[in-house]
Amino acid sequence: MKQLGKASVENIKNDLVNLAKYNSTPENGITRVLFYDEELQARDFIKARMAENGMTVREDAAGNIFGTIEGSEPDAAPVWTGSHIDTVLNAGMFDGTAGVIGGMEALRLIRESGLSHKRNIEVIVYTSEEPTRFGLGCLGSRAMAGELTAADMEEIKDQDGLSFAEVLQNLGHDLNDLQAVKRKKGDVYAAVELHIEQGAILDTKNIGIGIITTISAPTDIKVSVSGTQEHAGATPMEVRKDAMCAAAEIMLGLEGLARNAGDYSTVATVGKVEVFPGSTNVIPGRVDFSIDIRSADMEDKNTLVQKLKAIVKCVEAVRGVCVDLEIVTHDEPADADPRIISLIETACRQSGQSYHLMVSGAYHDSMFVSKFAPFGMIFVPSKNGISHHADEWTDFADIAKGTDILAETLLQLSQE
Ligand code: HGY
Ligand code: MN
Ligand code: MN
Repeated sequence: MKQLGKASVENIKNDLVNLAKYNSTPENGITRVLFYDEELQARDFIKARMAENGMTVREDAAGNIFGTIEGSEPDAAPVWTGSHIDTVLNAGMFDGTAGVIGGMEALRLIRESGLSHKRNIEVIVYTSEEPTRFGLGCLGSRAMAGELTAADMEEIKDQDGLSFAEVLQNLGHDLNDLQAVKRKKGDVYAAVELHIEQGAILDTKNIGIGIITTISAPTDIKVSVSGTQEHAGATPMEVRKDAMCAAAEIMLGLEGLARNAGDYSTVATVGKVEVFPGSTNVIPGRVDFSIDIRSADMEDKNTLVQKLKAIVKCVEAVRGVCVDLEIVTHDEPADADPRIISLIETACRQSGQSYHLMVSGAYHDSMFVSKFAPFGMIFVPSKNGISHHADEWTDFADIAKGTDILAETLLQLSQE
């Protein structure tokens, strides 16, 4: 009797270790910035591995890569899995890649099982899940959801002033084909993404699988504080308009709002600060910094943003500085599909796998896929919850267990 085989830990380990070689910071973690050489080489490596695994391979005008195994009704809406291979700076080797490599292995298991399935099943490498190069995450899945137009692509630029559109065109993509990137409800039957947890819940509880109920969504804000650049020694304290102190007050106000927010999932981070002119003996005239707010509760996030604006107004009035807030994105949290959640639960129970229903603090491409398809997410444990760090670690055997659950879920959905 035909049945699904078990995921190969060896395959998963080899692919992840080989993928990790495409890295621009071998001295400190893994860095693969969208469409830089290392990421382009990594894309070629994945495409080759997809082809070796019997998949047809294609890339759309936004750079999303698709590896497909055909079903008996290839025109039926397909079932999707996949994640990303681009990284934050000095990252670990599992964020995103576990879902791409695990997805490829799941499709191999399904194809080699000989079990029939109606729908095509596709494993996708979504373009630029991380905001590393263009300051905005999920570019490929955002474009699929129709929330990143050609005009938006012209507007978002990297640190060298190159727009996302220019970079795509330099790679031979035609932005006139962006219409084909977009998906509407019904175009995709279901999507299930495998990902590392990036937090410590599963590891602490010694549970093998996380099943996501909701993906917390980001609100990214660019803040620019303008004060008066003056001499650090000759300027009395009472006349200063110190942009750095004003920025610090806003940052600590933000932290207080997040610590006292209504929903536990509401968090806030300042990850990037630029001080001008940046001399030790000059009172900063300008400070630019990033704000990254997350929440699974949109109302709670809206409340926090309103209160933040009130703090900014107060700091402007008291310190005589001027603060510009640019809301880069204000995304909605995404709820996983209850039916897909129960399919994953059933797969866990049938294989005797412990599991835990949970919110994802990190965002993922599934957040945008949810705008046109029902989705589910499967988490595997992160050692000590470390992620976005060179020490990020997930056991290959844990990824294999997650892959087994993923393969079972994808097969079920593709047979409906
Ligand atoms: O930041 C995130 O949540 C994701 O890793 N891009
Ligand atoms: Mn990440
Ligand atoms: Mn990720």
